[in-house]
Amino acid sequence: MDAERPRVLVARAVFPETVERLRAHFEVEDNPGDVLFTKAQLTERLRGKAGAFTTGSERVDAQVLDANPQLRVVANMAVGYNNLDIDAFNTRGVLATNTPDVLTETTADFGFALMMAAARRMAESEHFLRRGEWTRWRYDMFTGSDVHGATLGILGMGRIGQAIARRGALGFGMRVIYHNRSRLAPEQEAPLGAHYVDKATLLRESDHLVLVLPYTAQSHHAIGAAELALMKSTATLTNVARGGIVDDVALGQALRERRIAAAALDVFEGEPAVHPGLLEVPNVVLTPHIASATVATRRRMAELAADNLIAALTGGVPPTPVNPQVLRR
Ligand code: 8YV
Repeated sequence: MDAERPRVLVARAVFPETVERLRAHFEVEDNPGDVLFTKAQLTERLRGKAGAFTTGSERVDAQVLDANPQLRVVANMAVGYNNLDIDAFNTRGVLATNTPDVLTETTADFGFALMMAAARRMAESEHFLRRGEWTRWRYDMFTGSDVHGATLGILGMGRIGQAIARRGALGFGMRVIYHNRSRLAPEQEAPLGAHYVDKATLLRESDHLVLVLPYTAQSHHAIGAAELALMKSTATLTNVARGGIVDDVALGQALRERRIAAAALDVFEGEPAVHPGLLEVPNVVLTPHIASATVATRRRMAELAADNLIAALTGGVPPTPVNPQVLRR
């Protein structure tokens, strides 16, 4: 072992090329078997490591950092970083990085596809066909709601939200309304014809509501029973952001009682477990957190995470830091 080279942990299985690239700079402990580490195991594996390559599944908090004061950087292969306690990183001067931009269009494609699948009842009707129940045509068989010309509501108008809005406005002639912590600049709203509205108006007026906001203490259960009650009974709800933003128990009940028409979920509270109330109802499309899962995009995410790790530990400038203030110390 070369004592000069920093040691890093690659906490999950990732493209072999990415691991090889890291090996050119570091002593790498990788995880080709893709073992899911408990918190105690992760803490142990991080011993002596200056850097870590993580995914959204690894939680790095104050305890993990305190047990590993030598750790200088955690490069998360995800745009979301709710798995990292950024306050704890800041107070200890540890850098966190994420992978924005490279997954925006891919995730927007999937969000739009999920929304269409819910509106047009694709999963529900496919299950019906596979069960051998399709015996004849009927005028009202699996009638859903139109996407073109409908009102698209976006909660969380960041990069991915805007990319979904673009698809709706320019490709499907949708009216776009949105709610966000801050309003977009007029030059960002204008090409989308996007209207900023308060949250209650968004809930009341959306035909198809898509959630694309980060998961924080403030956005926990941003959509619960009270919010679902404001939505149209013909509306759909799509979540490609994070589980926990939606109260899955309340949603399962609203779907069962047809208080909204349908939902499409790529993320779940407590995933990979899925609340049984959601598994029981037919009018929800369920996918296993794959919105960014194209070969090209997952490669770009892995490469960007590696770029960040390499730059942070070799005196370079990490391209996408989450807490750049620690770099200035
Ligand atoms: C990842 C995501 O697949 O980037 C994100 O925030 O949710 C997904 O693209 C997942 O977090 C694994 O790292």
